[in-house]
Amino acid sequence: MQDAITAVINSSDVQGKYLDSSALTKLKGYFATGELRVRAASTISANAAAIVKEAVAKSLLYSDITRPGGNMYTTRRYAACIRDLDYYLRYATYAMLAGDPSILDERVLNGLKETYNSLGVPVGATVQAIQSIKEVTASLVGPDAGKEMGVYLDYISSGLS
Ligand SMILES: CCC1=C(C)/C(=C/C2=NC(=C\c3[nH]c(/C=C4\NC(=O)[C@H](C)[C@H]4CC)c(C)c3CCC(=O)O)/C(CCC(=O)O)=C2C)NC1=O
Repeated sequence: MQDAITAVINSSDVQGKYLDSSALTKLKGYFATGELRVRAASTISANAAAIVKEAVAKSLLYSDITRPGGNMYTTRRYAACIRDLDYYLRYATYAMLAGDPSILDERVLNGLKETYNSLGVPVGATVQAIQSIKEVTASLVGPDAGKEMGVYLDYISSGLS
């Protein structure tokens, strides 16, 4: 896993240089938003279950997906779906704290699409639920932190699509 600091240092190191001004600007931006990121992570962790619940209510409940024949039908599959959404929120929060998406590639997206396809888990509906998580989270943490979380929730959405 990488973070905003190691990303900038690694790319300078590859070139055998000190940090140039664009690298320094990136770092400044990251440090300036540190407090915001930590506060958002704390709010999200205190409300994670409620965020997922509300996002599911907005996007998936009362649709064909939760009825017989739908992929969320049966308690086992419903619970698997909620668990997946919990993963997405938690890993997006890690990535937001790190300021870097690499943890998502390594621990979430690696092989996920293939798994979903082989189990018949609908990707479109999953992306909709992730987009609802994005909205619910933004309404809770405010627009700036919400935008930052959005970067990583979108990253998961595009990785799945
Ligand atoms: C931390 C990284 C990680 C991820 C991301 C992960 C995802 C993941 N989701 C799975 C299943 C599943 N995922 C879903 C999810 C859904 N079905 C829907 O209709 C909804 C749209 C959607 C929820 C938004 C369902 C229903 C299953 C069970 C499918 C089945 O067994 O038939 C499976 C297959 C194994 C299992 O059932 O546990 C994996 C590996 N596992 C991991 O370790």
